[in-house]
Amino acid sequence: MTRVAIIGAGPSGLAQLRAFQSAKAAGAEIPEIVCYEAQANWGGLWNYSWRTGTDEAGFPNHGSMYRYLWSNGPKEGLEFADYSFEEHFGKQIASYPPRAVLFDYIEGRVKKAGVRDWIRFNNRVRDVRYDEATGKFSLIVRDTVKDAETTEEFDNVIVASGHFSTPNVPYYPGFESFKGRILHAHDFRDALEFAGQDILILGTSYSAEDIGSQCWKYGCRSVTVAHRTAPMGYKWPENWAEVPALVRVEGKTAHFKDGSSRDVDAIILCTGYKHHFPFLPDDLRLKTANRLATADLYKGVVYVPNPKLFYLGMQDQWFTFNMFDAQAWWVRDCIMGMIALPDRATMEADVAARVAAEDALEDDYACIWYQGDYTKELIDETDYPSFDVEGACKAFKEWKGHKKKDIMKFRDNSYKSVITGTMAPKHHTPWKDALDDGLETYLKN
Ligand code: FAD
Ligand code: NA7
Repeated sequence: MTRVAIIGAGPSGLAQLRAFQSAKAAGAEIPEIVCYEAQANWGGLWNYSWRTGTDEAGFPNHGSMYRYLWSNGPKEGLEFADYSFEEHFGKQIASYPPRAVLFDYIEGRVKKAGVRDWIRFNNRVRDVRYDEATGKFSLIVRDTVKDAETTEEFDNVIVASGHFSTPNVPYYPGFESFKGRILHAHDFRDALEFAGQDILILGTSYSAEDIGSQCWKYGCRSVTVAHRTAPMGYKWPENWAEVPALVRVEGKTAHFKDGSSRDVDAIILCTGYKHHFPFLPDDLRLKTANRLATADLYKGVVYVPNPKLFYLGMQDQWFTFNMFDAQAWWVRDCIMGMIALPDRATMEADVAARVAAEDALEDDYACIWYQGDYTKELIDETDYPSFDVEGACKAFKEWKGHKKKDIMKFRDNSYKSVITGTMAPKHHTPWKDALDDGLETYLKN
């Protein structure tokens, strides 16, 4: 029997489990599936960890999410086509759920599917080797509770280990003698730590915008954001400033490229993450920038140098859960022989064409449609329930408009579900006044 290993039980790995389970439920004979998950529970980044630094077993902590995190895009852009929010919660809910609410939703689908037994928790994949002679992969895995190692063979491996956990940490002169705290977004946990403080943020993407907003919401004294390329350009509150790139730090004083300076209490590096696969040898390891068209992945999932190996969710993400589903259903059909792979040259040409198409995109809106079209392309080739991808792109477009209008109020808006057609209710409390991010409070609508 074909044996398939899935590395990681976050949203991507869980999508893969649900894809195989749905084929089984429809009467198909599926391969034997083993999913290895390093953490004690499923959900990936959505499984909140208060830890920073190392985990219980001494390995780098995976968690990058923080308290009070609410979805940074509308839930109408990520809803599972086979499991709506209404099915899970028994009613339609507001559009920007906090982490605990989204965790509950992700978990609801896989509980219903009954796939928990396919996962080996506290099992960290340490090494993967491919044997040309046998055509099989060996996985060396450490059970961190039993403190014991196993080696097993598989016909296919699906890497779903995420790529927002290994921080990209730049150095600026003076960091070593800065008289305050320097941390990366990966280690940010609670905005209350910065109440009353002047904070400096480096970076201009999601983490910079949201961690700055959290600190503002929970009472920091001021937010200064230094940009390397261009400012975010939103209409920020009065105690928020965007300044040119950081040049150096002296004591508590940060000096910027235009000659200006400010005293700050803490520096938060919202400088992105690295694709990092310490468990993969050179011949199997994906090396790509964080972009929509990843290097070396045919159809965004098949590793061209060894097409028995697959990667899920390795793109930069506008679409998330529904794109992981589209990928997982496609990979399932590829492994089960329903989709045939072309020769290497054709796969390479596919990758090159995707890269060129992305390079030609003019703005964020075009990027959203590009990833929407990609998601639709994969869905059209499997039995994943089709949904109105265009409608999801439109929700993203509205979302961007709402952010431009008022960055501290965009989460107070509602959108229409592309799965059930229902309009989300307006949330009971404006985001800036809602200090409790618990599930019960959020669902009180
Ligand atoms: P992950 O969620 O990272 O899961 C990977 C899993 O693999 C983890 O459980 C990990 O323990 C496991 N793993 C890793 N290495 C090994 C190993 N060697 N052996 C065994 N198991 C291993 N997306 C949204 O849609 N909306 C949001 O609001 C949003 N906010 C975000 C906020 C932050 C701070 C971050 C960092 C990301 C956010 N995202 C958001 C994007 C996020 O990437 C996806 O939502 C999603 O979590 C990606 O799922 P994944 O399964 O690919 O990766
Ligand atoms: P991103 O989206 O990869 O953005 C990284 C940011 O960091 C980006 O603005 C970069 O600026 C900036 N950056 C990178 N290196 C540096 C250095 N050396 N100095 C200054 N600025 C730098 O990461 P995020 O963490 O925001 O988002 C990742 C995920 O987490 C995302 O999916 C969210 O949902 C949550 P640049 O524009 O390149 O100059």
